[in-house]
Amino acid sequence: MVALARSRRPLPQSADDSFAADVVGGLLATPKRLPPKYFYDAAGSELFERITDLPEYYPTRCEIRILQENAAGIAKLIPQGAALIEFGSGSNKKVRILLQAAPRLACYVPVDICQEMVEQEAAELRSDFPQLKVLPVTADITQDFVLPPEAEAAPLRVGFFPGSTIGNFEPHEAAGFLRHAGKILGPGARLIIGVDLIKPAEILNAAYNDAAGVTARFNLNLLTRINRELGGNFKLDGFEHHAFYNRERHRVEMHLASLKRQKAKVAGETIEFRAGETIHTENSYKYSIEKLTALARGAGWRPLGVWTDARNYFSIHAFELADEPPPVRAAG
Ligand code: AVI
Repeated sequence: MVALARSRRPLPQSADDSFAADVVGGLLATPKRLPPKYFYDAAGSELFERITDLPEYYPTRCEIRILQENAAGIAKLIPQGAALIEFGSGSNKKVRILLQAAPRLACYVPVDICQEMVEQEAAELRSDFPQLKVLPVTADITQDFVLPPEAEAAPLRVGFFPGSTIGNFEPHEAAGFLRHAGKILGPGARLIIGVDLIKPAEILNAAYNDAAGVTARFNLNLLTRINRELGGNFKLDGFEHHAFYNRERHRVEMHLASLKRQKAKVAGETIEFRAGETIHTENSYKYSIEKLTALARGAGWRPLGVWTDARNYFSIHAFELADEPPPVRAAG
C-alpha cells in the first residue's frame, strides 16, 4: 500500500532543481526576491564566518557573552542523558560553551545543510570532547529529517538554535519552524534559542553595512553562485548591496540593487531589470522578548527562562514543549 502510494508520487526534485526553480521563480516575481538560504555555499559560509567577527556585527559576540556568563544556568535545563540537537549548526563555537557546562549527554547532533562544514566541525568536537558521541546530520532544517537512533532513544531531546537564524524567517514561517522543531524533538523537548532584539536603527544599519564591505560581498556572492551553478551571466559590477532597517516591520532588509537598466540570463530565462530595481535577498527580523515569547507560545512552547546582555542587544530563550497544543482562537 505504502509502496504503491510512493511510486505514484512525482520523483523528488534534486537540490539543483529546487535551487533553479526558486531562483527563476523569485526573479520573475514582482518584486524580485531570492531565498536567503542560498547564501551559504562554501564561499558564502566563509564570508558569513568573517561577518561574525566584524566590529559592527554585534550579535555573535553578544550571544557568546550571554552563553559564557550564564552557561551553568542554561545547562541546568539540559537534563543528564538528553540528546542535544543543533539546528543549522555552522561553526561549533557556541555549542562548545554548552557542551562544557552540560552534564553527560546521550549525544550531540549538529544538523546543517552544508555537509562539508558539519562533518569538519564534528571532527573537531570529537577530538576535543572524546567522551561525547557527535552524530552529524546533513539536512535542510526547515524540512523533515530523521534523527540518529541514539538521539531517538534518549529520554529527552534539547534543541539548540543560536544565531538569531529564526529572524531570517517571516514571522509566520518562524512560528511554523518552532512547531516543526517541536515535532522533530518530540514529547518533553526543550529548546534554547538565540534571538536578536529591537534596537536603535544606527546600530542595525551599521551591522549590515560594515566598513570593510564583507556583508556586501556576502550579498553579491549569491549572484556569483547563480552564475556558476545555474549558467547565469549576471555582471556583478552592475549591482550594489543595499541594507537598511525597516522600522515599521522590525527587520533589516538586504537587497541587490541594479545600477542600470539591464538584462541577465539564468537557467535559460531572461530577467529584465529597471535602473534602481532591487532583488530582495534577506530579511533579518528583530524581536522584543515579549513578541518572541508570544510567538513561541503560539507554536506550543512554554517559556522556562530568558537571558540578555547588559545592553539588551540580544537574548537567549529557553522553552519546554507544552503537553497540549495551544487553543485555536476564534476569529473576529
Ligand atoms: C544568519 N543570520 C542570522 C544573519 C543575520 O544577521 O540575519 C545573516 C546575515 N546577513 C547579513 N549579515 C548577517
